[in-house]
Amino acid sequence: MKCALLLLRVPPLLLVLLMASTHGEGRPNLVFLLTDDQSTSSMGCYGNPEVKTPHLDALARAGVVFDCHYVSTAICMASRANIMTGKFEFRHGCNFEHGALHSSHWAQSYPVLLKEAGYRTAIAGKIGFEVTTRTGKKGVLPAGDFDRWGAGPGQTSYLTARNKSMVEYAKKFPHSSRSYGAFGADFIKESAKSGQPFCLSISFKAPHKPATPDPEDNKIYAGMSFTKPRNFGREYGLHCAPQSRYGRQYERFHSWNYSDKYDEVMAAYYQQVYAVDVAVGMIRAALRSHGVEKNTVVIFTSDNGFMCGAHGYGSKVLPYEESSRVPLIMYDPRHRNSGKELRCDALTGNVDLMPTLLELAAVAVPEGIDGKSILPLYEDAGARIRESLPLVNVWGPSEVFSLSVVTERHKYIYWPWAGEGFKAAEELYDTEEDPFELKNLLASPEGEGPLLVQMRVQYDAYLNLWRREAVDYHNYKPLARFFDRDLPWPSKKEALGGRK
Ligand SMILES: [Ca+2]
Repeated sequence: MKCALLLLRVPPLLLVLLMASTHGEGRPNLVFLLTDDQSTSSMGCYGNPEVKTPHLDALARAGVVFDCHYVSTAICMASRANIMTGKFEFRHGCNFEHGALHSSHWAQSYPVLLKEAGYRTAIAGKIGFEVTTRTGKKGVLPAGDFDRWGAGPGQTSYLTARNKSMVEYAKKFPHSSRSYGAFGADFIKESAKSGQPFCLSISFKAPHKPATPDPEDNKIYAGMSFTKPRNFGREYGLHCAPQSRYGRQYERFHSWNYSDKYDEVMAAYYQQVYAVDVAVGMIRAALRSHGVEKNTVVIFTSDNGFMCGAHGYGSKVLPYEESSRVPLIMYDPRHRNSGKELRCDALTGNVDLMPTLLELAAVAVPEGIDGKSILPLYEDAGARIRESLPLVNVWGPSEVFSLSVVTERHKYIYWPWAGEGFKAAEELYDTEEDPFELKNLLASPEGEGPLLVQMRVQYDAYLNLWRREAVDYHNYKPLARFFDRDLPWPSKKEALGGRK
């Protein structure tokens, strides 16, 4: 609304000049690439010399790499809803075990708003949630809200032939990752002819479990061994709150073979990322060959990270860096800062991508969202758009529910569970000095200084937002009491509504 009002006050000629200077040839095309469960450590451009991600690294060199980008919820369904709506989980109310995305939120999502503004839209892959007009777990896929649809229900399949909307690509690209590259290339070709601006969203299934690399790439990491991170293994998780060990992330350190077959497991993981990288190359090649490269903004990110054995955990969900901090690359070929290999260490969140896409398209950003456009950071990597971001987990066993706050430099984690021999727990990290989160500053009494007070103040501010703005369904409103640091355990337990 603010954007629209601002534009109305600007004389038309000046507006044209402004648009020309800030938006190049008018409204840009948008390509939004999302992977599933991809850690920053799986990419060359994030400092891993042992992996091969040439196309992603080229995209990183062309654009700006964001080094402090977090997902506000580190699990597929909620994170995807965060990204599309620009809202925190308690405000959109969509996650596994809670329910589908309500249509009122979907109506304000970036794909719908861009289509309404005249964009040609397409999505392929794992959209990750359904939309419903009522509260509840089941909904429908919003296939009719896109000009081209290559997405599917649930987790989708690595076998292209099993993805109903993608079968036409199955013969040439039997593994789904490259099929999405081909889908993207086709959509770019059609859109370039149409003359309409377009928004292509690709949601890769890779590198989500079950590990199913494309056999096409079997030679890439054959026989290789990989360096383990400094916080790898159970011995580096002893300081983590006991609550963190009650989810399936704990047993997966062993059952997913990080503990005994690290090289093989990581080779399969990186091989899956490699096929995504190939598909990114296919999409960028199509942008060039159809003459739209110079007016197409490309964004690449992941819906959550992956622990890969850090602190002795597998999977995601936990508030630690490997799970909640994810890659983010943006490339705007029209901008003078492109091609300078810039990196930005300002704090950004997955909720910030929706207003970014809308602002790029000069579409008014709706009120009542939590995200903030990252465009000021592309303009000036030294700028800042937010002081902090909440990290939410209300999925899995209640013991593992946590609410955290990250700033550019620190992370505060609160674990409310205090049943059966537990005490509510807090963790505080200096993620700049200690990026592997090896030292909980609260382990010694000196840690309980002004920093803890400051972080608790930010935590309480997000809890107040939760109380005020949470949806009044899917049990989000009562959960604000569960995360209230001042309430006694029986009242917190009551807020869980009888769930374990
Ligand atoms: Ca995921």
